[in-house]
Amino acid sequence: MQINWYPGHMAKTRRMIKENLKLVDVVLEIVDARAPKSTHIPDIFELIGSKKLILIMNKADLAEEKITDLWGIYFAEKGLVSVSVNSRNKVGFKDLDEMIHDFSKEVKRPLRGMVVGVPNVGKSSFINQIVGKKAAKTGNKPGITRGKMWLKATDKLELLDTPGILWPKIEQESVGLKLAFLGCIKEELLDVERISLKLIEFLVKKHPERLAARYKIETPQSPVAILEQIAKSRGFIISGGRPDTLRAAKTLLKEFQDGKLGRISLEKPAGDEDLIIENERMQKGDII
Ligand SMILES: Nc1nc2c(ncn2[C@@H]2O[C@H](COP(=O)(O)OP(=O)(O)OP(=O)(O)O)[C@@H](O)[C@H]2O)c(=O)[nH]1
Ligand SMILES: [Mg+2]
Repeated sequence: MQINWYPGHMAKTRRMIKENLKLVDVVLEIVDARAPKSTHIPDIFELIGSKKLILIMNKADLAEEKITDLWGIYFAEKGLVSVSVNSRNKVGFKDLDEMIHDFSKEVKRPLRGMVVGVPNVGKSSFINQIVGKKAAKTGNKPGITRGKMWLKATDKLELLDTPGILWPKIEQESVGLKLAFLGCIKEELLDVERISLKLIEFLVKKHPERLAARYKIETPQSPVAILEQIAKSRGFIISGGRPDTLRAAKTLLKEFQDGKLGRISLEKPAGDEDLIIENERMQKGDII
């Protein structure tokens, strides 16, 4: 099936980011703290040139704290300034305030920051926390923000919200899977059942007890059997008494994304050993 994987609006957003760079003093790149590398825009420096960058590891409340700390060290070693925040409950913003304060000393007018990142990582929620009200539209699916939007945070800070961007080709399957697990890719573009089976594989390996407790699963079982069990334990049955595995797959992904299975990081700075994924190269035009 041919999928319109790289829709025109993403290319348009990249152009818009480039055009607006001259207006801003700093770029704030939002990543998901559960997979800071896989949700990081790979060619960010090509996109933003020599502009200053602050990396914001958002949704830190859903990631494993120790691993997020390791990421902070990893980025510092690479010369990247990073902070971890929770934009749902305004945690971690003090460090950021200080950073922004330092930056703002260098400019006479209010400091202008552009907020960029892949879809659904919490760019608009982050801005709303700084602005102190629900100024930018948010939602738990990718593609909520449609165009650019300037928001006045304080007398000293103005922020530009931008729509989420992805890149035309995701080379590594593990990166594509993590983006899918975290809700960064539109559900309509995904083989949801296949993605959920991969997530089950990961959870069986790393957090079997959480899977068992939440969905009343007796392990060991194959991922397919577990998905069927999830459907049964939730009463998702289709005609003929068969388990509705598509509905179970959607439910599992949603609950994972919302942190219902607890705090779970998907990658560590040391490598991708957390994910049991054969690293086959993806085919052109193929999505996950
Ligand atoms: N638990 C938790 N949820 C968050 C956090 N930040 C954002 N969310 C949730 O993540 C979802 C996506 O948030 P948005 O702010 O719309 O994300 P976005 O990056 O602006 O998304 P697009 O505009 O679609 O690219 C929403 O359901 C938010 O409530 C956070 O720090 N912790
Ligand atoms: Mg948004």
